[in-house]
Amino acid sequence: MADTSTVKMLEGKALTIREQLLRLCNHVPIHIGGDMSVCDVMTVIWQYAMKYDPQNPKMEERDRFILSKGHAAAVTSLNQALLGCYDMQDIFNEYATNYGRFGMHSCNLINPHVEVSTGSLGHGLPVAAGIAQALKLKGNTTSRVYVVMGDGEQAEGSIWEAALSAPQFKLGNLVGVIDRNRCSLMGYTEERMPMDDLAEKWRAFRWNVIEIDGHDMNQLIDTFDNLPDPTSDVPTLIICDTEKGHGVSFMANNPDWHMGNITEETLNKALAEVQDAYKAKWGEE
Ligand SMILES: Cc1ncc(C[n+]2csc(CCOP(=O)(O)OP(=O)(O)O)c2C)c(N)n1
Repeated sequence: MADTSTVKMLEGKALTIREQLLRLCNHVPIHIGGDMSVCDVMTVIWQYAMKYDPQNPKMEERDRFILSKGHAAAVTSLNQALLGCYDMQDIFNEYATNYGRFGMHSCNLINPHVEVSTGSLGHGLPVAAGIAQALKLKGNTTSRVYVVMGDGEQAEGSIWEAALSAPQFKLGNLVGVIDRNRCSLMGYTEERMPMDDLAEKWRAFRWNVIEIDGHDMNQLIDTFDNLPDPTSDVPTLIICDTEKGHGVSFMANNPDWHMGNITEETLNKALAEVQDAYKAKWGEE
């Protein structure tokens, strides 16, 4: 069980990132729905679990992070800013400009804190598996490779080739996360391309599968605290049950808010909703 001060500290950081996401969404169009759903697990990865030095992004002993659902670049960049990789304001100044380090999809040619450029769905896991195998071959026994995927993304065939091979190569240093928000770009996953029981599918591919509430900080911390050792033989998949657009009533579970821009007036309403929800949660404790 995670201690209450750590839970509160990470919830506070997740609130800051949600607020910044909404402000950024007022500034430029971003993939707000999938940023809000994956926000809590991304906060735990970046602000708690990852071994990463913002001053030395190529440190050999670092954990690697690959955003396979590459359109969630905003929540990644904001997390990195909170960790000290850049100033928060840099993101607002440079996002989606021709000269900037930040965009709808992250690019490692212009941003040293991006391990792998992504955006074309289905590539993150195969690349992550390759990196995990390379780390093992180099004798690295402490680093993990985290890869965050979408549930709509599970329709890409390349994911399943990598899923099949990772247990064969005993990649216990590989940790997959699925943001199971049940929405894709054009509608609900179960209507567009049913995923049914994703846990059963991944278990059949011989992964260590963990299912949690992806908005419950306690469960998230507990899961990352108790990951198998990187030297173990079986890759882990964490399926996070989440809600697209989580925290804002008109965005929640609404595929229309896959991507978008909000007005100043809507921003203020959305901020109030998000802040009130955290106040209510903390007031109950
Ligand atoms: C290969 C490829 N096909 C299509 C797209 C267009 N696309 C961008 S996001 C998206 C939906 C992804 O859904 P999901 O993985 O569930 O992401 P989330 O709902 O969490 O944002 C699609 C189809 C793409 N980026 N790459």
